[in-house]
Amino acid sequence: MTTASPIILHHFEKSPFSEKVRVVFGLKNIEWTSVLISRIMPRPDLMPLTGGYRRTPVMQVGADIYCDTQCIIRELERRFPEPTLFPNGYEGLASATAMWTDRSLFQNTVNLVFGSLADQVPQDLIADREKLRGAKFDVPAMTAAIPQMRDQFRAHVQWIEAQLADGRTWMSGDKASLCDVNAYMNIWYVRAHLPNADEMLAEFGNTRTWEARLRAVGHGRSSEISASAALDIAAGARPQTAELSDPNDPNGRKPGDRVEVMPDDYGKIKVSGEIVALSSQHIAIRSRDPRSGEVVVHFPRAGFLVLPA
Ligand SMILES: N[C@@H](CCC(=O)N[C@@H](CS)C(=O)NCC(=O)O)C(=O)O
Repeated sequence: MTTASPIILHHFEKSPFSEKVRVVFGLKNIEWTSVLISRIMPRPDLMPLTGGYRRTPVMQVGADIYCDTQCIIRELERRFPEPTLFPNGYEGLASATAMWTDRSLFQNTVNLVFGSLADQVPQDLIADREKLRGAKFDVPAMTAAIPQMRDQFRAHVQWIEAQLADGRTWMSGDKASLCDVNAYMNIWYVRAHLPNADEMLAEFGNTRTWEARLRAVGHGRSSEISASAALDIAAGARPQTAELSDPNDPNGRKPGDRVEVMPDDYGKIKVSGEIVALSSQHIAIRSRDPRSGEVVVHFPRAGFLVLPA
């Protein structure tokens, strides 16, 4: 399937959340355009697109912008339904795994990675992540907690191992699903940063075979453009998101309402705009910037707050 505007991913190589999306590109053999962004702020050519949302990755299709991997992957599934990320009736459970893999398990792997890197963590990254979290990014405390983090990591990985114990190829059966992509992100992250990853995974033979299978999936077909070229693409496009109401919205929100949207965990920057479309799983708001023109910025609902503006 081809689309008029390219599928653009704003990401950086070492970003585990970006790796989730790159693996989905691989599983669906999608052609995409890569914009490599800095690992820390500022990102002057990206902020006009997101209305200020600052987490990585962000997907752009013309003047439609998708924030958070939940939202990005949902949109990729809509645009490229085959092969599905929800085989064997796994849509609900596979989507819900993000609340495990992206929060509890990810906090565990973040602690392990930064605690192990210890004084190799650059000062500018620490300062940036303190701003992101609104709290001290306490690397020495993470280093001190490594024994507990190892215990917890082991428990999490054992769940993956248990899911593969009957010799199945993927966590939800004979076809890869979002369960695999979500869980793999954390294994990839540990592997990418920790020289003792082999030792940490040694007892989990099925997980190691599954990890190698996921690595072999690759990242689809990509070419690269600059962040300013991506901004020009948005400026030259019109948002394509159609208006959509949700008669069951528990707060009676509707297209045209002005709201502010932000994550409920970290990077709590409010993005404001008028609602264009909403459902139980997404909200899209219209935002304007002199450099990008009008854009529609999409967010997931789980893990996000929608506040009246
Ligand atoms: N729930 C978000 C989490 C994204 C996230 O935390 N990404 C990390 C990088 S892997 C991040 O934003 N770090 C700070 C930054 O890049 O500004 C998602 O699924 O996209």
